[in-house]
Amino acid sequence: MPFGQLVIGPPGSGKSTYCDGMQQFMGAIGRNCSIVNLDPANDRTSYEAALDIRDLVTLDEIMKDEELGPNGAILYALEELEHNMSWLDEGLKGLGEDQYVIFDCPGQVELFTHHASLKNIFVHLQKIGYRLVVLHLLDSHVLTQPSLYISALLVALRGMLQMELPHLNVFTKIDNLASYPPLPFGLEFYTEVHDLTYLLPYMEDEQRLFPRQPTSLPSDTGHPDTTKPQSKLARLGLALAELVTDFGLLSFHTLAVEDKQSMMTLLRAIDTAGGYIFTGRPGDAEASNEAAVWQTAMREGATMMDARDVQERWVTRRAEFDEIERKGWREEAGLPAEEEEGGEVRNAADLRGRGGSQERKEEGDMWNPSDSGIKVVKKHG
Ligand SMILES: Nc1nc2c(ncn2[C@@H]2O[C@H](COP(=O)(O)OP(=O)(O)OP(=O)(O)O)[C@@H](O)[C@H]2O)c(=O)[nH]1
Ligand SMILES: [Mg+2]
Repeated sequence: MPFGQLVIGPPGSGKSTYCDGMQQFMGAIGRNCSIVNLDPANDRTSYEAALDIRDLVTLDEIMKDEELGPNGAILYALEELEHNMSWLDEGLKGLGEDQYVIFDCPGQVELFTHHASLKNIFVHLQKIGYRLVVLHLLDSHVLTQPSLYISALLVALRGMLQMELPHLNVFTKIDNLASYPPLPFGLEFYTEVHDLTYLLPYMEDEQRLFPRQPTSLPSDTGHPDTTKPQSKLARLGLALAELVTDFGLLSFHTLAVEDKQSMMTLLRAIDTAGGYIFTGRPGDAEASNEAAVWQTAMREGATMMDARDVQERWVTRRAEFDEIERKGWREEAGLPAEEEEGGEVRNAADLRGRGGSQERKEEGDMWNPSDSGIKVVKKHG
């Protein structure tokens, strides 16, 4: 039975980078994995797609022939695919029975909130036997403002209701957290979607960017007086927050795509949601051996990170953890410790460029493709 991940999320949320990173990660644990690009606007991807919608339709053609703009052309392209499912079916068959497939989807919000094509494609994939999990990626930058956060909650909830599939919401680029102004609450508040009325004073603050208005301050108990939001923005935010929490469906995972622990934690959640059990590849002793290592790691749960661990890793004790990682990379690359003083070694790519690269690739370890554009680990930042 083929399994797959459907990677959706707004433009720039990290979908293609995730697909690339997850494929590398799965390669490292001996799991066969292919990426299918369903985004006709993905001009250049750092992964090699096993199947690419751009072989079926191109945006340029559609824009010219149908006289559409880029956004309309993406919707049209998905409709075109919906009417040519045999192309997808044949391509997927060619990948083999035991392939795990990651689908890189377009980022237009309409496609996972109300336009029917993407959903119809997902339903079709289920019909031909795929066990799917939707992964909805949202840039963790949305945590920096209550209005952005509430909008992200709405989009995530709408996506869940539209797709009706096992579904995980993920805040991506969590390694960027330390570069944002400090958040008023711990990360867990945002990932578990705790009592959102606590955001009220911060919603009022957002309004202060505009001509100042009277605000309702938290009551003596420290809990905001939600009966009196003053600004229109805060009133709207509060109403939406109540709506979202009434559904009680939302929670979020986190991801820093270069961080193995983060990927491992997420993959475990995806496997659980999709009912996937990895047993290695028949007749491939090496892969089965790696599968056993993976399963042991999963069972022990030693490397699983919850929101508090993530906050500690990427915010509270980031410098300390970066230092430990840097030492590890140095040891792997067989470099003497004193080079550190010169500040020459800044990140994994630096070390890998000094002979670590090939070794790590052969081990099937994750590495940062030089053209991925990711600058995740800034050791001396
Ligand atoms: N710091 C950091 N940057 C990331 C991470 N994941 C992705 N990025 C960066 O985010 C930017 C957008 O990533 P993409 O993978 O192109 O995003 P996308 O969702 O595929 O974008 P569209 O195809 O335009 O919808 C790139 O510059 C990535 O390098 C991450 O975990 N950490
Ligand atoms: Mg992309």
